[in-house]
Amino acid sequence: MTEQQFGKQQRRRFEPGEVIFRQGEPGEHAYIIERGEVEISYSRAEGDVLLANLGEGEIFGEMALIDNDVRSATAKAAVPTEVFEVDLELFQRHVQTAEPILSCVIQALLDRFRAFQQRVSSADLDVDALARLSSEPLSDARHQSPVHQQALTELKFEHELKRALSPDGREVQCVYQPMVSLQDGRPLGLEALVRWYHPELGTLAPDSFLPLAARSGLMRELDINSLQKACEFLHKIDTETNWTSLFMAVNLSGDHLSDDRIVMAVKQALETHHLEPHRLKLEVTESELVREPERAREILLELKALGVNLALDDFGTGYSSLSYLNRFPIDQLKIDRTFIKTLTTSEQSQDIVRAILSLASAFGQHTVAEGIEHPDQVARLLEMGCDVGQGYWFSRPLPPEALIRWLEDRT
Ligand SMILES: [Ca+2]
Repeated sequence: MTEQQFGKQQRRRFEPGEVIFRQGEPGEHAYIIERGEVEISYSRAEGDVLLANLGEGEIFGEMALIDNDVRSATAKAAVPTEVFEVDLELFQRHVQTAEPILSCVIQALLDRFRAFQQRVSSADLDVDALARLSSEPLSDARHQSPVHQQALTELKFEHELKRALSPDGREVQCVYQPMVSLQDGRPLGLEALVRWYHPELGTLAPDSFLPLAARSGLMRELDINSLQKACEFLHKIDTETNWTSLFMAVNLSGDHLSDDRIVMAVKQALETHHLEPHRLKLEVTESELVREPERAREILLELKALGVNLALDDFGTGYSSLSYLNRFPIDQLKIDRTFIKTLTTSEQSQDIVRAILSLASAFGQHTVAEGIEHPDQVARLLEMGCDVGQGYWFSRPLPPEALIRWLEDRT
């Protein structure tokens, strides 16, 4: 056998009949066959069973590395063979950093295979015995591990979210929080906020499922679902109340800022619900603008060309830089709630809010203060020149019917 070092990996050569590893030994490497042929066989008291003949480009010996167990079979060169040896550490790092659901499935398959193999070794290899064994349930502590359970829960959750977002799904709905004039509390518009009314877990706020939606690539569907519902609701307000000129704000995730299908979706939602474009406001955050700024700018300009308004959400917490305000066609800044929360107690928050207000005024943008919970905050904001606000002081986010009653009370 000859060896050639390639960093931590090596090439090895084996003569015909030479053992590469033996069943029952600990595993330190996996192997990729560069040239030749390898026989994988399983030893039983009755004699060896040939499991596989592997050729160029195939991998073997990986199982023992995944689960840190001993070799489940023996590998032997059938002809002069050269293999590329993959280090244990490198291999395990790939498995550990794999998508959790994928590594969970790999682990489950492997556990099942090993348990099956153990039983086979103590049974006669007739067809009936094999059929019986393969239908018997396996009990393995690893299936109860927190990581395994979490991966399965996430898989189930993702499936449920996808179903909830299907056209006949009813579990994902919007609630609406008013934005009002700070002068007199008059409603000016609404922000649509998504809720998942989960049949077992109850009402879920976005924080508990948006990360999952993002990981599963469902953000687009989720936002478009909200967009359609919000436009439908604004039309309902127009027809059922005296408040016929409110605007509707809808949050857009960063996924839309690299995919111009959103432009058509917005156009369709406006047309379907007979809304003038300027009554729709799309909220994006700064951090999402900077991912692919050029592409984001193009898409925002296309949206702007439809006639909708654009707002920069949670302003002040992200990359807040003058160049962004200048480069993107933004109509409104929403001052983040963290500054409003400490507005009456922190000089620094006051300075920041003052700076945001003068920035907005210099660029001809409107401002909305988020998270207002106290009349002192309203008074201070008015003194500083901010005249639109949103927060629990005026109203919590409300389901559609309650929001209509809230509006009627203010007619
Ligand atoms: Ca928002």
